[in-house]
Amino acid sequence: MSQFKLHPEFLRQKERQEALLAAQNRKTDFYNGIYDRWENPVLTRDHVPLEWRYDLNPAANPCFMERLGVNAVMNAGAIYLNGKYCLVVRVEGNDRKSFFAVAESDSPVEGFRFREKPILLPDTCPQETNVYDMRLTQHEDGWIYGVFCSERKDDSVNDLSAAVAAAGIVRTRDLDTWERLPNLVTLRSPQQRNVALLPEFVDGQYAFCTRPMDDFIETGSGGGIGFGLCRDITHPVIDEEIITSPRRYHTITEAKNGEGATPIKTERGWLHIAHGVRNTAAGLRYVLYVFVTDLREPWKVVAEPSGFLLAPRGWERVGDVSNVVFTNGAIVDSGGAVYIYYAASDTRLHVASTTVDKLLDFAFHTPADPLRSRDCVTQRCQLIDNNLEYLSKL
Ligand code: BGC
Ligand code: BMA
Repeated sequence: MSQFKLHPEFLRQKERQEALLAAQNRKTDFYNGIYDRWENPVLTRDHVPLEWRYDLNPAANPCFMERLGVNAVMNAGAIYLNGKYCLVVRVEGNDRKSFFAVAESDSPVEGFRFREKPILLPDTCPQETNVYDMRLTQHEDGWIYGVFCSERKDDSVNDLSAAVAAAGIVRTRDLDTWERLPNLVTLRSPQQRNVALLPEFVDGQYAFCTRPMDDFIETGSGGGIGFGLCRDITHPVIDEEIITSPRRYHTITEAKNGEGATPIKTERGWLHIAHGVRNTAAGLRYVLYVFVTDLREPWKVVAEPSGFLLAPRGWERVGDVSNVVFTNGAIVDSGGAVYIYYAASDTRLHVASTTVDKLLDFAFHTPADPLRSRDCVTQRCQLIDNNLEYLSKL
């Protein structure tokens, strides 16, 4: 008999995990006609392989303790590659540091399994302390790009929490081997988060959705989601950023907003699933919203439906950073179905499904936000009057 044995608790935990990974997902009865929510999260910390967390050698770990716990699995970049739905997930250790890991499945809504090991990014910057929220782009230049937030301490001020956020860029062909490029430089904004690369050149240049900010938490004078072009991705510099989706007073974007999933190309324009943030007595509240920009001039907004697309509901509201839904990845399949991977409260990853046609219908036929209560009532009365008239004809 082998001297190497597995702890009985390992076998129990492994069985539980296999049951979790094999669980079938189904749609919830949530209804708004725009998208479906699915019951089970597609990924949680319990999906993370046991070998990543436990020392499996009973001689070294007789109590089968978690040695390197995982706190949360959330904000994922998403891409369909070689017949698999692939997510590059933000995994957060108990030590608060985030890293990236690939999880994949044959199905868009269940069965996600992590690859053998997390992604070990090339170490190009000793000051970089934390990385998170990668957007994946299958670019027409042949590479798959990952654009993420690279964060370090701000040593220019005497404040332990002061940080600097920048957009890090990596590229790959297979999600296994990653080449790191220099961080994006935006000449007119000192910090960046929530940057995403469009899959196509615009005017022969790499086209980025940016989010200019003056400061780490507050976007300050940063007016919203921006757009900028860069000639050389290996020396990425953006000179001018044009604001596409602005922050506005007393709307869902008042405090902050940012690009979400990599924009989706449709016949009516680039479809953006972004996030908007408002401040409340209970802290920041993050919701998802939609806008569409022109295909040839992606800095021009052509549809701006009012309000949110998806807001935290029920248990989504509860987690490490409560009252947050956040997306940085969606997958469109060949039939036009859209899977929006969204994290709830910085804790776990959920999926909502819809179609490109439904999102465009929502974007182009939801009236814009009139920005004042009085005008919102008028807008709603118009809907009611139309309905009463319609009903009277039946
Ligand atoms: C956290 C992010 C958060 C950001 C701004 C970072 O340190 O890791 O999750 O979005 O701060 O609050
Ligand atoms: C940030 C994002 C996310 C996070 C969110 C809520 O600004 O970049 O990483 O989900 O805040 O904490």
